[in-house]
Amino acid sequence: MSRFAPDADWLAFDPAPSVPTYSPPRGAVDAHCHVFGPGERFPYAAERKYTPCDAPKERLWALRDHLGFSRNVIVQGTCHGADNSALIDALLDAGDRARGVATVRADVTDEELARLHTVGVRAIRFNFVRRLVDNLPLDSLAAIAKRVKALGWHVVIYFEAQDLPQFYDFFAGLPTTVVVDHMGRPDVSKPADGPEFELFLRLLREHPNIWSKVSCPERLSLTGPPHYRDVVPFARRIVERFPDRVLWGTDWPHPNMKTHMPDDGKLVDVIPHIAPTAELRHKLLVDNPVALYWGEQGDN
Ligand code: 0GY
Repeated sequence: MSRFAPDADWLAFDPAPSVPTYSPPRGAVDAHCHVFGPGERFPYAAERKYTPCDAPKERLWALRDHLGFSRNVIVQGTCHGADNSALIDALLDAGDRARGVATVRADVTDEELARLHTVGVRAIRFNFVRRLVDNLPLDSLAAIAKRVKALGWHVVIYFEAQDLPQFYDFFAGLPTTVVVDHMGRPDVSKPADGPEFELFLRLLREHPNIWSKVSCPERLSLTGPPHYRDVVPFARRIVERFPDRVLWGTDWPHPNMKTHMPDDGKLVDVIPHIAPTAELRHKLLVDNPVALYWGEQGDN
């Protein structure tokens, strides 16, 4: 067991990812990644559904530089529940080079939200993946969304494709910009032009406030690394149709991956396949995440 994974019940991240062949443009943002622990300093939540390997901020900064990225958007993982301490610690350390997506409960105070804003949080995450969280009451989520809208934040949602019909109206009614994690986790054994994925495309088509991360081929693929070929048509469809509403991220340190641990360099090499022109790649990696998370300071 590595020193980063004393109690982990899933694989530790690849300690030495390859240098990608594809070089991201200057200012590129890894818009979906996590920091976990270290557990001794930032204990994992009692209600967690998995125990991660420690994924400390210093390792994330090293990965950012190794892959040729400039900034990170750090997403609160369910293993830390609504205790955003490790996220806050990382954001304070990163200064302007990172922004955060927090998890809050309905009883969060205005002062806590203001503090999160000051350290760089710009969104909250609602997780609907049943293996990761207990049931969430939709009316309390709607109330939280209304409060964070007043701060200019957005809402990140994580769900699996088979659950989209159940939550479609709730998602469509959210009052903020909404970012969907990992393309709504399509079942890639089904066709990219079939009815299940079409429902997700319809959500994006009919609701211009809804964005998608075209991330996580390693979680979705049945054909596997290094090319994750079966995921590419899904991601590419979204990038080509909604080029101004897409984000990309590594998902480092890849929580809950039980079958293989991706080489992050190879994940970066998938980008030119899902965003086939330099213009699309610049939107995906720079313009879109900078507009959403850094606002008018985007040219910093
Ligand atoms: C991801 C995916 C997963 C886990 C979490 O917050 C989390 O624990 O998001 C997953 O297991 O699919 O986006 O990191």
